[in-house]
Amino acid sequence: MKPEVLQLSPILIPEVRATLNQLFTLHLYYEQADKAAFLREVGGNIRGVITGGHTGITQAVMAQLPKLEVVAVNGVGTDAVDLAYARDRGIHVTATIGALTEDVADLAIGLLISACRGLCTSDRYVRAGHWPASATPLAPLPLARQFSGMRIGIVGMGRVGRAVATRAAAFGCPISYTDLQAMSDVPYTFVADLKALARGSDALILAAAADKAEGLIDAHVLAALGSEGYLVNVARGKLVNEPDLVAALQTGTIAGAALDVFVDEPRVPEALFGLETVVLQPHRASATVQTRTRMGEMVVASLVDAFAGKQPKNCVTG
Ligand code: 8YV
Repeated sequence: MKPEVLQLSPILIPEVRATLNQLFTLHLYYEQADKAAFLREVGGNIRGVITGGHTGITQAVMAQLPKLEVVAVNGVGTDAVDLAYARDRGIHVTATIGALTEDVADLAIGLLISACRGLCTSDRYVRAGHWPASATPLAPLPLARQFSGMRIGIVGMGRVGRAVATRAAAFGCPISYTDLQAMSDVPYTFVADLKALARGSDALILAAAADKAEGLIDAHVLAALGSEGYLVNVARGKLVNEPDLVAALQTGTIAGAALDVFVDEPRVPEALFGLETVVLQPHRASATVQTRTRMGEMVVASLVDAFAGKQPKNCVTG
C-alpha cells in the first residue's frame, strides 16, 4: 500500500505532481471546502504532510494525524510549523534549504530597483497611453532614485542575506547588516542596533527568519530609515508592523516599499493599492520553474527517506 500524504498547499510542477502521485496516495486538503470533516475522514491514515513555508501546519492539525512521521515544507521558512510539538512527537520536519536562495535574492534586488526607479508606475503610464499626452495625472513622471551605490542595510545575514549582498555589491552598493551577532566570514559592516542600521541605510532589505522577530520593523525603525529610504521584504510579512508601514508610506515617513510578503496572505492592506511608491508581489520570490522543480524534488526525497525509516536530509527537527 502506498503511504498516505496530506497536501496542505499545491505543487505547481507537473513532473513533481506525477512522481508524488506515483509514490503516494495524495489527499488534497487545500481543495476541500469542509476541511474539518476531511481530516476526520482521512486523518487516521496520514503518514506524511506536504505544506508551504507560509502555510506551515498547526499543532491542532498535527494532533489529528496520529500516524504522522514527516512534514515536508516546500519552502525554507519553518516559522509556521510548531517545531517543538513535532520534536516531542518524533515527527521529522524538513525544508528545501538552499534551493531558493538565488531566486529570493534576485527578486529582492529586482523589487528594490522597481521601487526606486518607479518601474511599475512607468509601465502603467505607458499602458494607459499617457506618454504621448502631456496633461495627465501621471505626467510628467517624477525623476527616479538611482539604485547603483545606494547604501544597503540587510536584516538577516543568512543564505538569502548573503546572496542579496553579493548582488548589491556588484552594483557598487556599500553593505551593512544586522543579525544576532557579527559574522567573521562576511566582508560587510555589522551594525548591532536595527535603528542605527536603518538610519545609515538608503534601503533596508529584510531576509531574516521570522521565528522570533515579529513586528521587528516598526514606526521607530521606519522613522530612522527616513523620507529618502526604501523597505524591501522578501522574508515574512510578520517581521513588519503592517499598520506602522502603511502609515509611514501614507505620510511620506519613508520614500517607498517593495513587498513580496504580508502578515495575512493573501490579504494585502487596501491602503497600499493607491500608493505609487509601493511595489507589490503575491509571494512569488521562489516561483520559477527551475527553483520550484528543485524544491519539489527535495519534498519527494524527504517523504521517501522518512517512509523508509531514514533521517531525511534538510531535517530541522534534528
Ligand atoms: C515558498 C516561502 O515559495 O520558502 C519559504 O519559506 O515562504 C516561499 O518562498 C513557499 O513556501 C512555496 O510554497
